[in-house]
Amino acid sequence: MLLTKLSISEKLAIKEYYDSYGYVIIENLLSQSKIEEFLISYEIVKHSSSFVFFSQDTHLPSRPRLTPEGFIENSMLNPASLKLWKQFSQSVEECLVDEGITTALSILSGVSKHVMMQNMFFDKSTGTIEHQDHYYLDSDPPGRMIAVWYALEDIHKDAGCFFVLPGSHKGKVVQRKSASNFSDHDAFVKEIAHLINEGKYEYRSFPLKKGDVLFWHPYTIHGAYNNRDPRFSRKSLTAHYYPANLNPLYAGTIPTVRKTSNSNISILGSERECYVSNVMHYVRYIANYIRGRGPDYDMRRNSYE
Ligand SMILES: O=C(O)CCC(=O)C(=O)O
Ligand SMILES: [Fe+2]
Repeated sequence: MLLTKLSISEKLAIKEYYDSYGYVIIENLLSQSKIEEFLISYEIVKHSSSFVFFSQDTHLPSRPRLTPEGFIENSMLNPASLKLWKQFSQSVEECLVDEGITTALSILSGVSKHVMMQNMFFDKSTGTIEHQDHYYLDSDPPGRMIAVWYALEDIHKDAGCFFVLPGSHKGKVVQRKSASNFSDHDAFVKEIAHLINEGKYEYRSFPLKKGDVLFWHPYTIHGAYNNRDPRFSRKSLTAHYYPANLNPLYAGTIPTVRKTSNSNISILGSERECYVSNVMHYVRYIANYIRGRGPDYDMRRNSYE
């Protein structure tokens, strides 16, 4: 399959492609040296016995569990906020506030300043269910958030690639019933499966090259395949940004933001809130261990098969 990749200089084509298909790939956008910095700091936390992170796929505080090949099994939610692990969280942040990213975001949104709402890191593919990000988070007014997927290595086709369903952003959008919880998550997963059947969308998957970056719309249906060959990881970051002149959807009050080394990007959550949430991962990890408590909801394909 031929993948259309654009270069950052092709401004008009980038915007047109994104508007038509609900996603666009910009090649070689993320600085290779920032990726190297990240990979060095990742090796340290991966082997640390005291490292606890919030797992994005199971929605539980977790310690690194490695595959025999040495890849972390779970994906991380908000690695850039793990302030107790300074070198690691800083190296994540530097990737996510890269100048190239701000240039691309402003081509797509038409404004120069953005706020990052959340971020994730994947080592082994966790196999993510088909979904629209809008159900979880978006801008207010909705539809203006931009989601971004960063390839941190050359991704093998059997690594459990990220995929999108081109054009699905122009179809129906599924809302969650309550702003404060995800109690209708199972119904959401079923409704998305129904939309895919009805719309007969194509699945387009992405064995991208290290440094390639993919942008997608909050209504675009997307997910990731299960790993098909344990020798291959798919080291990648994702992050979600909204134009700074808007607000985040579902947030009761206007949240605090922190500055970054790029004056065009700030991040939701103050420094202090990051430290508190990082400490809380440890508290919850221990409490869950004692109570045997399970997740609120689950993003893994395996859990729905
Ligand atoms: O990379 C993945 O498996 C899923 C990422 C995703 O859905 C997101 O960042 O919104
Ligand atoms: Fe998503």
